[in-house]
Parts: sequence; structure tokens; C-alpha cells
Amino acid sequence: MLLGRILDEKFASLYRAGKIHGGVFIGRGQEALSVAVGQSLRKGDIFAPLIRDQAGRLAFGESAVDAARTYLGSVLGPMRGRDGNVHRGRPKEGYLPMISHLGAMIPVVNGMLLARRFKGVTGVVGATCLGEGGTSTGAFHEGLNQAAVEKLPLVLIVANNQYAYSTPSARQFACRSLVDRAAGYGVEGHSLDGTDLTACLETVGEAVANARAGRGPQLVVARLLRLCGHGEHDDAGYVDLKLKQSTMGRDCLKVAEEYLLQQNWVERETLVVWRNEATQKVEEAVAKAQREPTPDPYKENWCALASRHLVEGHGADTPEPEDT
Ligand SMILES: Cc1ncc(C[n+]2csc(CCOP(=O)(O)OP(=O)(O)O)c2C)c(N)n1
Repeated sequence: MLLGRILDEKFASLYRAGKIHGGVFIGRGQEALSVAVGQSLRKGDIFAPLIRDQAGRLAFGESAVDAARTYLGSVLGPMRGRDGNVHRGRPKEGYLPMISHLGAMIPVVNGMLLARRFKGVTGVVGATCLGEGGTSTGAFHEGLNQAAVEKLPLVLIVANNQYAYSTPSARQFACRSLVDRAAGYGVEGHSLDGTDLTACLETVGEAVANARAGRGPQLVVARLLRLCGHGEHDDAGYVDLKLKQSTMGRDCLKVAEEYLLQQNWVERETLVVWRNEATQKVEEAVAKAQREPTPDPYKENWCALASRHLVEGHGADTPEPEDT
């Protein structure tokens, strides 16, 4: 959680310094939920993160340097310096590169889960994250319905951060709570306080365990507030002050740190040490990525239409695919 926050903050400062091309999207305020997803999954599972999931990506096994390489366009990055920011992953390891079309990863995860079923692979879970704005798309409804009918081990995590970009929830959906939609599809629903790490670990952990045990798709809806803009280009000036001052506006990282202190599990000085260690790790990762070359268009095998290398292997340090 801490590493995700500091890595995000570093990307935001590089963006403001003009060192990053394209957008920067961070997860401030959503790290507890995100990390709980990455933490609850295990090797062999599928994870399709969203733009605010740096913490979950790290918890699922992404290295800080892979994230830095993508943002900084290093040819050694998982997307070989050809795709930026959050559109990165390692599909062979079950870690999917997201696309920006809201809800689009749900049918992709369903497809991967079906493929595993056809191959006789059992005990696998596929998780994907969504904002409440994404729950209005056809892909969400079709994907959840398909997963319900097929009883797929899909865990669909919705971060209801109160705004779909700048559209408030009241203009986004008319049902009392998004979790009520679970009943409409015949799947189990869970709602929770997304600012509370303990609640996130318990509820997401339970949903993942249910899916793994064959109880079909699980819809998890977390209440929280996005403590940043939609992207670093957005100052989030539209966010209601009352919401900011409510419990939903709590910083999940501070809540988690206070909990650790209250339980006497750590000293305040330990928190400072952790922060320093995470900062050093981030600085090293970014410095490494900054020293690395960007792609040379004359040497690149562009794979414009096929992306076999994504499945077979990654980065310029892996052999070129034979066909394009
Ligand atoms: C299918 C689709 N429709 C519209 C958009 C344009 N769009 C990009 S972000 C966004 C709002 C997203 O809201 P939410 O999912 O709640 O995420 P938030 O930024 O609030 O965390 C929209 C409508 C898109 N990317 N995909």
C-alpha cells in the first residue's frame, strides 16, 4: 500500500516535470481495496487491474521497475516502451494489460476462466476491478450475467469512489446501492468500507475464497472517495466538500497506519523507516528505468496486429517472435 502510494506520487511528480508522455493515473484513497485484491489472489489466478490499481499490481507481483519502465518508455519494460502508463501487464502470468474501455476486461477474464475450465484447470480465480462509472456499461451487465450463467469464479471489484470522472453517483445510477445488482444476476454481493484495510482484506479475501470454492461470481462494492483527480491532469475541483470531510474521505493509508499503532504492532519510528525504505526502492526503480534505452523504430518488430510476444515473453531482453 505504502509502496504503491509512493510510486504513484513519484509518477505524478515526473508528470508535472514533463518527464512522462501521456497521462498519469493514480490510486490515492483506493490502495486498501486494491492491495486486498492483489493480496488475496495467488499464483495461477488472473488479475485485470484498473487505472487506480498500482497497489494491487505490486501485491500481485509486479515490480516497481516494470511500472517505471512503462511510464518512462523503456524498451526493457513489459510493453517494450510502446505503450504507456497503465496499459501494461504480463498475460502469460495471468496479469492482464488493461484497455481504457470501461468494463471491457470482464468478458476477457470470463474468456480466460472458460479456457481454463475447458483445459480442466481447477481452483483458479479471476479478479477484475471497475469504477462505479463502469457499472453502467453493457460490458459490465453482459459480463456479469455470462459469469453468473456459467458459474465462473469471477470476482468483480467495484470501487464506488463517488464520481465517474466528474459525474457524481446520483447522476450515474438510481439503485439504492450498487451491491443490490448482485441479486439481479443471481450472484453473491458484498459491500464494505473501502477506507478500512482490515475490512478490505476480510471481505475481498472472503469473496475470492467463495469463488475458488465454486460458489460462482462475487460482486464486491466498496464505498470510498477518490482522493485525487481522474488523472493528474484533473484537479478534482468538483468534489463535494462534505464528502471530503466524511468518513468516506479518510485516507486509507493513514487509517491503516493508525490501526497498526493502536494495536501496538508497530512504533511510529517503524512507520518512518518503512516510508524511507519504500522511497528508496522507488527512487532506484525510476533511476534504473531512466537509464534504459527507449525503442529504436528501425530495430523494432512492431507486431502491429499480432501480439504474440505478449503471451510468449516480454521486453527487449526476450527473443523476438518469429512471425509478426
Ligand atoms: C466504454 C467507455 N465509455 C466511456 C469512456 C470515457 N470515460 C473514461 S473515464 C470515464 C469515467 C470513469 O468513471 P469510473 O469508472 O467511476 O472511474 P473514476 O475515474 O471515477 O475512478 C469515462 C466515462 C470509456 N473509457 N469507456
